[in-house]
Amino acid sequence: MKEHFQFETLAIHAGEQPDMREGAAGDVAAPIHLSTTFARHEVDQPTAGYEYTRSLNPTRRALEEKLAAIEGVSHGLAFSSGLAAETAILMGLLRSGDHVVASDDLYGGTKRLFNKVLSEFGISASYADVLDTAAFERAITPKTRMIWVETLSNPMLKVADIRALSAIAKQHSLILVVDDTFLSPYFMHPAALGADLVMHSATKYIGGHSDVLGGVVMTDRDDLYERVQYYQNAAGAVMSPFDSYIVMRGIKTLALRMERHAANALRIAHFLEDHPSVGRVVYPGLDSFPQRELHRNQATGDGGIISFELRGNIEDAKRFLSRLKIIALAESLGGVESLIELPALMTHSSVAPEERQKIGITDTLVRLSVGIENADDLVADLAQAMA
Ligand code: P1T
Repeated sequence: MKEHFQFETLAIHAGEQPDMREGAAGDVAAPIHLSTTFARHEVDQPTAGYEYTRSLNPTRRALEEKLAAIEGVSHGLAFSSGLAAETAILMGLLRSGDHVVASDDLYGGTKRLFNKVLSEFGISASYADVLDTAAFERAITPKTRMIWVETLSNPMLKVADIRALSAIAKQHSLILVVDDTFLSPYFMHPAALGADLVMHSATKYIGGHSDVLGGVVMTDRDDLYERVQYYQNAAGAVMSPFDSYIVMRGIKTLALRMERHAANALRIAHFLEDHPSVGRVVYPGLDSFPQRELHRNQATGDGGIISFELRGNIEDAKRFLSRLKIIALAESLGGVESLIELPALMTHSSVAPEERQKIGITDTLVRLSVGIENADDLVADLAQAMA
């Protein structure tokens, strides 16, 4: 679709223009093509470019076009989960002996992939604090091929300086990967700031309804696209046609949802800051957010995730979490419904305790994914559980 359209228009129309040719139905929502294989007239000529669904499927293709359009790049790829997308990037682009410098605050599953799986294939990772961009440069060795950051990071909401990291990556001929799951393509376009590859767990905001697992990759670099796409087909962890449809449906309301997530989150962050049972509150929309200026320089909004420290001990935290009535105690984030969790015992339990302490994931750190329910109801739920 032509580039001059704005985000909201692309989110609805890109990849899904009605087929108005003779005999076509003109669907305004892309149909779900469940067929795993596609018939052809000639042995050596796929009729419409489709051969077999693992390689390419019309519904997944529509989603991949939409993904490219909303990030403002030329290529999108859809996988069966966020971790499948990560694996395709890492295994598709790296070889045994290669090294990655990654941010120290990452989703626990991503760290596990680096430390327990890729390490078995000779790919090593070391970690640096995104608050110290120079530390990334110091961690580079002759074997380093890639820089990998989450921004905002999970769960401490640290901001990586994408422009500065991109300059370092270019200087050392490294690939910069940005996991933009927490802000979504509505609030930030890492590719425009210099990321070579952008990835998301589409399970979160992009899908948006906690009913589909997916991972996506967007890039403007043909060379990287070709290699990751080759791996997508060769290793096979593709997104199914049905899931592709559900994710496309989610993207159509991404702008509306993100605005509401952020408005609700700001309201709740203020409530938490004023509450005597709460210590530090981390949310990019608060004046107290330490990296506010950098964040405002690269993103247009603050997202819907709040991390905060409860006063008391882990038993107090558990009691608070189990008393909530609307906000579900559950892993994951980015859905229309509010979810809350204790990273030390849930999403980041696979990170070693010493490492958790170093990053700031204490036993009473709570991560709240603010949904799009009525904000008064959410505040009341938190207030009654803290009483
Ligand atoms: O769960 P999956 O779709 O495979 O995505 C993995 C992933 C990748 N990147 C980030 C930043 C993530 O937060 C996740 C998954 N995170 C959770 C399940 C969670 O509750 O934090």
